[in-house]
Amino acid sequence: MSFKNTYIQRVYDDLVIRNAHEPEFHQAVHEVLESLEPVCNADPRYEQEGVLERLVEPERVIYFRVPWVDDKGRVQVNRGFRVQFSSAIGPYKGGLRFHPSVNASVIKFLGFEQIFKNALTGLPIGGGKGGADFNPKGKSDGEVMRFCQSFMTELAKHIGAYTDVPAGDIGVGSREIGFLYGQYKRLTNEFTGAITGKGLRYGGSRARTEATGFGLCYFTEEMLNSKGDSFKDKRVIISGAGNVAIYANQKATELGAKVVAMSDSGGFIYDKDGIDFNIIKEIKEVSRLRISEYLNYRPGAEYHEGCSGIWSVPCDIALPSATQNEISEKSAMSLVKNGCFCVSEGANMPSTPEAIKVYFENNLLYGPAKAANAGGVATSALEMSQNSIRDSWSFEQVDGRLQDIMKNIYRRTAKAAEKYDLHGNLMAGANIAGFEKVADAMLAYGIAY
Ligand code: NDP
Ligand code: 2IT
Repeated sequence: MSFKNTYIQRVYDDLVIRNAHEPEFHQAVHEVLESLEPVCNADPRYEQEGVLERLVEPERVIYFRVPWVDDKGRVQVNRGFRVQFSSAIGPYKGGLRFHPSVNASVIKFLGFEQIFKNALTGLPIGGGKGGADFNPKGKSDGEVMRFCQSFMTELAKHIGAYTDVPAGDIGVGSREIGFLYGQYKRLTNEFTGAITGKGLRYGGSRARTEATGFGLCYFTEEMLNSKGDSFKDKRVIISGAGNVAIYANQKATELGAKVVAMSDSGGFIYDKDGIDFNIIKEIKEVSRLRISEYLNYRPGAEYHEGCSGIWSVPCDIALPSATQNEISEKSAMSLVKNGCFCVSEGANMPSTPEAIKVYFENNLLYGPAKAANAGGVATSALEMSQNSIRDSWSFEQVDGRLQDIMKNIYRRTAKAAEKYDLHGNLMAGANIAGFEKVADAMLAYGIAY
């Protein structure tokens, strides 16, 4: 038995049986259910009305075939997914991931977490996620375009500005969003905000590109401020070198920190003078090369093979911003041993449960993903607002809203933890605050929802 509450134990046991061989999904649900024990103990309605068993079952799961033709004229077939998890407080909202590791378990864990993250933003968005086991790495622009067009030919039947609004995630950036939206528009004959992360020339929002990384730093700064501390003069390590990591580097640097290490799936770089995010942008975003290229720009820097080595670099603050389960128990212990006092998550579920235990045992400041990386989807919701009113806001307007949203998420999360005497446990706070909002809506709808 891992839970004290028998209702929660029953829900979890059923989930494992009904979703066998989906370890990431089990992990994400386990963490949330654990946080919800005091909430369910305090309010019997959640059990009486079966809120948890409804919440862990997606409203709809779509699996589809994605056939396309590569540059050699060969037919390729990938598997596409969209999990429409919860529309309790708004249209399904969440990104699309293109990576060979994508499967039902990964998309369900991401979709499940998205429900609570989106609720925390304070904006009216439900939870969903999608993607494909397609690997954009090494593919030509033409191949990526044909894949995206085929993917959207099916997906378009299931999404819409008031139904389900996808965006980017790993492997889906501005190039892919362009191809996807172009095909969506053509198929539906409508110019509506059915996708976010769009280019500025065709309905995108200013600051969406920067939003997840910037938001991560705004949230983390707020968390540090609560302890009378800040990013100023701190050594920071950021895993990943993609959309989240690049702009987390920019904002952490602007806030006075020095980002000494970053990584990609091949290895990590160390630059004691601070990594210039513009160089990473040039290497990874523009040229789509390996992070080891950094040494051509900064010969004094170091490159080490293997991405997990980054966690042995001494730092004050770690911002994991690559992928799930990238920090093991051993890596967490190495962070602590080398003086790290704060971990704040840009990626989704980057810490294993064992790593999280290490953070708590050593009193680290821990910013959980659902709260810390919510700035991306929050700004997506601002893009939806601009699309609805056919307006376009300035960078300062959007960035100002983002700062307010991240500060509010911190407050909401800390307050929810306080309410259940879990002082400082922002993981529980984020899960509880997100849950209460969604669960209230579900109670209002009655059982058939
Ligand atoms: P990108 O595709 O832009 O970048 C991903 C980065 O992480 C790349 O540097 C990639 O290395 C590395 N990476 C990916 N998978 C692995 C892996 N299995 N092992 C090691 N390294 C890996 O993605 P994003 O920056 O958009 O996303 C990063 C994380 O942030 C994900 O967890 C995502 O879900 C989360 N997130 C993203 C948001 C967004 O708005 N984009 C919002 C909130 C969360 P390489 O270049 O070698 O492939
Ligand atoms: O994990 C996430 O929150 C995202 N990939 C962003 C989703 C969105 O809809 O902007």
